[in-house]
Amino acid sequence: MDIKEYLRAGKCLIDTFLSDYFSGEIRPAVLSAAMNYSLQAGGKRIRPILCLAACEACGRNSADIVSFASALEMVHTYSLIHDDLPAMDNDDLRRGKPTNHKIYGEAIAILAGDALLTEAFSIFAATVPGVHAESQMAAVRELAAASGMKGMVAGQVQDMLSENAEPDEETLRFIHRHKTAALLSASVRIGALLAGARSGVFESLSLYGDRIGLAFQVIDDILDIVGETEVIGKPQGSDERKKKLTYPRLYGIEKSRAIAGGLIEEALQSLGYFGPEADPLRGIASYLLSRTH
Ligand code: GRG
Repeated sequence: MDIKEYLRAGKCLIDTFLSDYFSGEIRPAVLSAAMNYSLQAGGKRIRPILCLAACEACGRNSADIVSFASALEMVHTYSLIHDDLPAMDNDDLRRGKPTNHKIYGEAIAILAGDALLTEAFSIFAATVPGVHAESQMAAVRELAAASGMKGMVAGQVQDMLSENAEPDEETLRFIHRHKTAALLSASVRIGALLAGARSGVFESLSLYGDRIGLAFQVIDDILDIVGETEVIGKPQGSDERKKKLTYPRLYGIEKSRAIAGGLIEEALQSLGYFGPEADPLRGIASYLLSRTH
């Protein structure tokens, strides 16, 4: 299958949902502008696309769950806005553009992030024809676990505590698993839950999600060193300058590449039971290994 075309079509679907959803009148206008600024800054939409692809791997039409998939991008966008704040990573550039607080100021950036997170849960709680209430409740719990104190927030706190710390494998794994892998993996699990996946299928897809989630951050760490600023959309070498605990810092570039390759291989193996319906998930796993931004 043509994975580039699949990613392009998925991104287009999510972009359309988000621009329609946030096009109505939202008062005050600056809140609308700040949310739309970051939502439309050109992300890859990889979390929503994973959610749609997991749903398809379970044999269900993913058009039914575009709202849920788009809500995952809203949670991701909130996390980027807050991560860039002076109190956290203090970054001026995101996706090649000035960060949200550089344009709207810190207070509006914080509130725009808060609004995106809250609205995502509102979308998750809305009734959708054909999605069973029990599966939907499980999906809400997945999203909360992946984004809150058991997921991304915990990873972010540990990441901040570990700046300038001595490299340590266990802490590095904790950060990566919580800060980045949790939401990516939840995106896959939520797609499967909403499709009504049986337990064996759900377990296989969870394993896939976990492995690509970890690989994603290892690759991100490598790109921070070898990527070009214009391509990665943020200043190259920023992890090194902030003395972040990263895979290349602990293992060097070559071993980090091998670790990422091994994780992607495990992700592909976890799909052994599936037929062509999981080809998009296979394609995404391979694409992640070769991505340049
Ligand atoms: C503020 C609670 C809170 C958490 C922030 C996501 C995050 C946690 C921090 C972002 C810092 C960072 C660069 C993490 C590395 C992995 C990552 C999430 C990269 C950005 O995701 P992509 O590549 O971005 O999917 P696009 O721009 O394509 O959406």
